[in-house]
Amino acid sequence: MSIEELCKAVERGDQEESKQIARQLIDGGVNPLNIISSLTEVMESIGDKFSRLEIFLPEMMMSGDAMAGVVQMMAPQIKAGEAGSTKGKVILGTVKGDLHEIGKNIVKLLLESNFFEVKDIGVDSDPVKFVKEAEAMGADIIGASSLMTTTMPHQKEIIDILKDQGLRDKYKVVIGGAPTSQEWADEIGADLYCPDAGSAPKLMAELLKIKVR
Ligand code: B12
Repeated sequence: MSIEELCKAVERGDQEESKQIARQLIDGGVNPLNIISSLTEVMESIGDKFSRLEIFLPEMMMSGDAMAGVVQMMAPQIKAGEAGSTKGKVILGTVKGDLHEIGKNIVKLLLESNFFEVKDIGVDSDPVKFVKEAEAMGADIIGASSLMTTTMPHQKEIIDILKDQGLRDKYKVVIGGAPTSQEWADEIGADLYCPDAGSAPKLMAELLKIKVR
């Protein structure tokens, strides 16, 4: 079984087969992060096919579910690490109007496996909620995911609310999600843009000036 076969199974939206192949790959020593990165490419191509009307919502949904199933199956492998003290506290969510959660969930897994404490506030989260939850947690970082050009402005709203409430210097704001970019982060004044979940623990630790294993 190969990663290519896994990609095809996810593209077909075959949840059971996807999980089975992924299990075999993991047992054979393949790094879960390589699997995630290949499947992220598959999702990009699924999205492109969806925008060209070559596939429709049910197919995109099935592929999304297949990838989510694989990530869930691999979670214990990714999380396996010795216990350590918290490197930083993170409020993590997907912004208002946006229900995409696969990327956010991967970010959560990788942060937790690198000794960050994460409170996941879920999808469709109001900007005010990000700030309230950060205050309640005593968070160091607010992480906001957006997968749609139409919901990206809500990342900016979080920063605007922090400024309005005189809290901007209290938190580092980190953004991510396929349509976001360094340019967008600069434009809205975010502290960090992460292109993928793999880089997030290291970049976020650097942001807090903490060394990650
Ligand atoms: C799967 C999927 C769905 C699934 C979501 C399932 C789920 N439970 O999440 C379903 C079928 C439900 C769905 C619905 C819709 N979708 Co959709 N979807 C996708 C698809 C194909 C893949 C997204 C994904 O999971 N990728 C895999 C993950 C791993 O990648 P990622 O999210 O980018 O995350 C990585 C990094 O970006 C980063 N990251 C992400 N967030 C964060 C946050 C922080 C803090 C950090 C540090 C890092 C980080 O780390 C992750 C891992 O490396 C994308 C295509 C694409 N190019 O992304 C379209 C896409 C996002 N969807 C799109 C659309 C249009 C929709 C719908 C409006 C369709 C409809 N007509 O109903 C609805 C919207 C629903 C809503 N209100 O949100 C468009 C958005 C276009 C736009 N406006 O920008 C896209 C781009 C497809 C397209 N090309 O047309 N979708």
